[in-house]
Amino acid sequence: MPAVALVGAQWGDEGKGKVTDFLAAQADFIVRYQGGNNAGHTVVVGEEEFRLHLIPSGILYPEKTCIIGNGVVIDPAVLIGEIEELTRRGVKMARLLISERAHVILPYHRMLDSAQEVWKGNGRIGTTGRGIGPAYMDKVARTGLRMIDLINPEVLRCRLEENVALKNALFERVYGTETVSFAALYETYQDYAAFLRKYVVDTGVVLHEAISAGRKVLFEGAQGTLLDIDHGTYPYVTSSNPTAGGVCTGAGVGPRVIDCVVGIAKAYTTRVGEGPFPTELKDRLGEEIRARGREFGTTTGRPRRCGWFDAVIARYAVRVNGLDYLCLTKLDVLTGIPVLKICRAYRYRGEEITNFPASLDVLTACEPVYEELPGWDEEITGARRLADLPVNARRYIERIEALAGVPVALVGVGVRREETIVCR
Ligand code: 2SA
Ligand code: GDP
Ligand code: MG
Repeated sequence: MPAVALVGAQWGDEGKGKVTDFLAAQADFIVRYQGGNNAGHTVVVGEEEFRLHLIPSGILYPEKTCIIGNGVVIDPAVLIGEIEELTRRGVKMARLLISERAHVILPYHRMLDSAQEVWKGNGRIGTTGRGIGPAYMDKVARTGLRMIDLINPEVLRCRLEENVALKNALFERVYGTETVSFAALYETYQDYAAFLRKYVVDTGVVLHEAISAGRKVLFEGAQGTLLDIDHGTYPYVTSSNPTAGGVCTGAGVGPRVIDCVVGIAKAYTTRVGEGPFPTELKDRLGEEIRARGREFGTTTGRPRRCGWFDAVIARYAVRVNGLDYLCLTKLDVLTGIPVLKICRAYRYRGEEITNFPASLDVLTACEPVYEELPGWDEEITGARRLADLPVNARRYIERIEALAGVPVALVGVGVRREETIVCR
């Protein structure tokens, strides 16, 4: 495993945290390259559950270096809270590094996030309300504040003054909401800077040297392929590139550095937030899967929408990420469902389509074309090899491999680190 990218192959929450933690045992560096504290990555070790938002899911191993890359947007208050909470629980932070070039989320970004959602009314995205979109808007508009700017009091003052004036004009004249105070923000953010300063470095240099020295690197995606700003169900997406291409821009490495790309997919599908979802189950079974899979937002607690596995999406994820393998998580959640469905194509105006459409009107009008497979009743959480699984569970995996066009490398059969089957 020289450099491996782990990306979400669906709409996020595929179990990237658990898989990253599992594979981190073999890595030296674990790197987040996009997103912010909209992400919620759950890792369960023994009886302890950790919900990580900004810190890479390799942090539970004391000897690994964890990097928050330049493509991440950082809410300093949340990051400090996460560092303090993990430290309180005995996790060592000595090997955490934050990119100088990562952008900072400020309170006005959160305020704009919620004001925009209210403004959009029924057309809202269903964001996590963490200020992610507005922070990336400032980055692209070239008005953002980076970590290197945060830790320089003069640059901070100047950038903050400009931004507060601009944002307050928006709050007053467009949204008619409360404004923010420059003086209060400046003081608070200087305190945050003092706390975080020791972690802030040029992570691009660190990674380059590590890779040149043959160290093993794991890139940990947040959200998923269908939430990608370019390849997702736009505009119902997040504001970054969770897909494999985002690794290069978001960590500052060249594409040839990445040796292997692995897509994480649930054995079914979930989505949280608004937007089309062809295989959504709006019935009792959908509710049952939500309850069994504990499908509630790791960050916001929102109920996740649940549906059947969608192989059109899986093939799309294989193509846009260049996936070498899939990791299929939460297979245990399907135990006891007598007949399982897999969507192999969509029907649109009487025609079968197998490529994921760009138009949301087309996607909304698509009907899933299902194949049915027999389920299994045996508990599978104790399985550690493919041979331990009931034959119908193995057939389900094999059918997904055939439809997606890539092999399944890992299967998740429970929340804990060790509740994982290594297939190849
Ligand atoms: P945002 O806040 O601007 O990124 O929201 C835009 C869309 O992206 C979705 N999104 C997510 N979807 C799944 N999981 C995410 N992380 C949390 C979790 C979500 C939570 O791990 O459960 O706790 O609710 C995540 N982050 C962003 C979001 O729902 C919008 O559709
Ligand atoms: P992420 O955002 O992709 O890291 O996923 P989340 O942590 O938001 O959501 C995945 C949830 O599924 C978490 O509660 C995990 O503990 C849990 N999980 C991960 N893999 C498995 C699995 O194989 N089986 C079961 N039952 N739960 C799993
Ligand atoms: Mg999540």
